[in-house]
Amino acid sequence: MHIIQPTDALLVIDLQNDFCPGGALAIAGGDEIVPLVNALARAFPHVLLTQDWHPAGHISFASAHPGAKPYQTITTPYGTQTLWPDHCVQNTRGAKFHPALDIPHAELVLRKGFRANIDSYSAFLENDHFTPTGLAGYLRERGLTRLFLCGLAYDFCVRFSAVDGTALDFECLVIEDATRAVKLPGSIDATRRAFAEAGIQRIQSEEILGG
Ligand code: VGL
Ligand code: ZN
Repeated sequence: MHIIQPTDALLVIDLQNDFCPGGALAIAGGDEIVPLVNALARAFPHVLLTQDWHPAGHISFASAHPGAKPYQTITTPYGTQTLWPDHCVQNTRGAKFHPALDIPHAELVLRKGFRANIDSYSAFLENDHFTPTGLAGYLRERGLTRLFLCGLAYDFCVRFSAVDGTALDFECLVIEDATRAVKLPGSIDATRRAFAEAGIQRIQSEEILGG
């Protein structure tokens, strides 16, 4: 069991319509985790949400690159970038949180990916692995030291948020049954390797909520 402390926070990554069935970048079972995330949220003193929040024509959209197709990669000035269907465009229905997400006590909504020329998988650093989102400073000022991560997608935004958070000295644990993966070739294995290398614990929700 993990006993939740006053300095713990639940970080809910990108639980938005476009990542759920019927959405533009639908993740299988993405909507299934919503009741569990709601239950987890009630067990935490602090809950923070992230929201993927792209301008139209964002660099991560295949549609912004003539001849390119979703799920291929391109080289950008900041490194390799996977291209996606247009998703989570600012102020659209797809960018809204899943309607069944019920976390009235969420304390922060951290938007990311809002710059046209750079993507941000991680809640901490944009995809140049350098530009901060401000989350580390927020957590430090508020004395929140241990983060339990859940949400979408396991192999992208949850992965990079946990790895960057750990490198920035936050203890990060990933609640695996409260996530779902995009599942590109090799992406789940790469995520598990990255977690093992960083010493990130993969846990189950019952270790917080009880069996
Ligand atoms: C995500 C791909 C593109 C995620 C966001 O939330 O994991 N994946 N944008
Ligand atoms: Zn995105």
